[in-house]
Amino acid sequence: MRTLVAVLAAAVLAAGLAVATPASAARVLSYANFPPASTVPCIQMERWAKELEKRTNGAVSVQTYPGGTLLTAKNMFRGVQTGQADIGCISMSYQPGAFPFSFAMSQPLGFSSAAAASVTLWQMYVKYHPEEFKDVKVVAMFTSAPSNLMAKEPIKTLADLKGMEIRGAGNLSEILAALGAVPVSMPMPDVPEAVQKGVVKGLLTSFEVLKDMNFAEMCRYETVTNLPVYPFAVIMNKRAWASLPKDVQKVIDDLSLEQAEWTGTYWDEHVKEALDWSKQNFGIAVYRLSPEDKATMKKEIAPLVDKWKLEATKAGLPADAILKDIEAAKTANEAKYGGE
Ligand code: DTR
Repeated sequence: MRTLVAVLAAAVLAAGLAVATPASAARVLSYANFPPASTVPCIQMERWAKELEKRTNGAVSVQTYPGGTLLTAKNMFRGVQTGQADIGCISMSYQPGAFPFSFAMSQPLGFSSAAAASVTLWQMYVKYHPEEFKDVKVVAMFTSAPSNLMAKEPIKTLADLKGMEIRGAGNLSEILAALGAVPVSMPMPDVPEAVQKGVVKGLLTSFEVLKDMNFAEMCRYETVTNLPVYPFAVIMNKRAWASLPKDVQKVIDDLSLEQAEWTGTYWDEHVKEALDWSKQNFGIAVYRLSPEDKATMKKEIAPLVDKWKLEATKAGLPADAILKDIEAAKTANEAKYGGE
């Protein structure tokens, strides 16, 4: 009797396994992201996942984990490096000093669109292949749209900003300090609570978060500053990358530039939608600085580029050549993808 039960149990198990893992089962890659699913870094993640599944005819699919559900901003790079997730999205601004090359893109270089900045970042990565990403495979890169101020009280002039606690990250925190504000650095997921509790009076980033993270409700006073963008990278565990068939690796590589174009273009469009939505739903006020304040702001933050050049040179990077190449790519990409 006992033998019969054992045989039956083995048969059920075998049948179960057959259903769960058919020989032609798609390879499922895990993709971790840190901000809420509603934000652009996650919207681009879903687009990339869909395109990968479509272009591999279902041979590879992606299980996405938005909102820090698999890895948070803080442990993203390490988590991908060690294989806790196959893929992850990082905001390089959260680890100052770790990404000297990427920080070139968040200098005050005058980018006026996420599309031009995103394509430029990818082109510079391809040209320089920086050491800072040697432990992972980079599958995509993009940037936010230019950074602007969103606050709980009006910031009509640079004088209003003085002494005000404002959330930033990476080089944008250094810019806030140079302008006389009090920068408070933290990853985006922590910002809503910091604004709610009054730890900060506002934030410096791209305007789409007014809608995507509902900052329009808490920060009804916006100031156009057109300050630098924030750089992002989508990284993959090297062993996971090596385990993929060559044709799948080619699909991923061929997607990279296109993903920068798609994400940057989407981001620029979404900023406009978010501003309209915020005006209609929360009656936000949008202030523009005077020509004098704009000139003062430019003068006060200009020295940060020299500070970056020193840090980049110490990291063994050809700082002047990088800036020269970024400038040339910016001109070409702003003409092609839009921007002032
Ligand atoms: N604030 C910057 C960049 C950024 C802009 N919008 C979003 C949305 C979700 C995460 C980050 C960002 C940053 O923290 O990287």
